[in-house]
Amino acid sequence: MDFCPVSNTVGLVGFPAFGDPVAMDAYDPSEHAGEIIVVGVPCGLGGGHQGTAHGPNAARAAGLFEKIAALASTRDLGDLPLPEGSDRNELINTWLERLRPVTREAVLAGAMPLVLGGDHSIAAGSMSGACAGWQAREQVSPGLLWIDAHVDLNTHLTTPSGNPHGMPAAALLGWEVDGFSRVVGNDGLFDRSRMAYVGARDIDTGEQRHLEESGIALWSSNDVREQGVESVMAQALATVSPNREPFCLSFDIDVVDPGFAPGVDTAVPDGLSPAEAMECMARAGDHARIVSLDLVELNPENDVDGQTARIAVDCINATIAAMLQTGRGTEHTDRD
Ligand SMILES: [Mn+2]
Repeated sequence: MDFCPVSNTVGLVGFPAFGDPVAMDAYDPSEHAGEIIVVGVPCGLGGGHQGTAHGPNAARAAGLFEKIAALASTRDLGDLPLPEGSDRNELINTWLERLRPVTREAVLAGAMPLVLGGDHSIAAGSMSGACAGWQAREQVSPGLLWIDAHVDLNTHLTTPSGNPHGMPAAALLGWEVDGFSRVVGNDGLFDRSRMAYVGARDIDTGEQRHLEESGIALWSSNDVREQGVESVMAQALATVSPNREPFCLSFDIDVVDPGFAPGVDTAVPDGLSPAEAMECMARAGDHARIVSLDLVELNPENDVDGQTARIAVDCINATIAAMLQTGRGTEHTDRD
């Protein structure tokens, strides 16, 4: 079976209140093979503003669940419960520690997690869990595609802002980041040669050094404009998934130009148009099975009439629709 057409959709109806730890504990991933598992992580502590904490609800309010559930069997687990405490880094690490096993178990069971941030720091938990789950299942690590205005390759030693949302990719690719690296662990590490960035255009000095010393593949938003989406995505996908191997996709809505998508934490001019972003996402879904998918940095406090949330939902929907259309659903097959 490649994917579950809509038949046994389990939605928000009857689901306990968001943030109910009992609901999270009662969730048995083995019952959800072949499904899309939605998890909200209302963590805004990693960025410069805290409005991204409302990202999961903004995405849901824009119809995310209904659109995906119309395509595939989907379950919304609600939001991870808020940790208690006052130390910023400790709180973020607690979110990550709670998130990592959720994506790990879902991937191991054959489901596809769709993780709604939250700021991008959550990817250190979502993506490491997905990587660990895939390794436990298939004995190989998946590739990683990072669609974002930023490269998130800072460490505590290089960061100009001190904001942890600029560090998850560094930790996932093996640079030492306080707290994050411990959460990522050995089985959550991705291979730098199977990592690609698309849409990046705001790179700090330390990040540039990391890119150069590691040779990680990157296509900027300018590259997308000059070469076209089709060419850039073909090259990026040939890096993360040269033989259509399954890969993880972390999508930061700030890749879209802030003129169209102002509802973000760190707006950077000269971004992709919504149509270009959607096409990137559709091509990713069309290429190979996606192991785990993030939507991050949606900040409804900076949004105008929910337009950023709608673009974000359209982008996620484009990936999933393409994935299902080509039969590259969530249940693993050896095709291609
Ligand atoms: Mn970003």
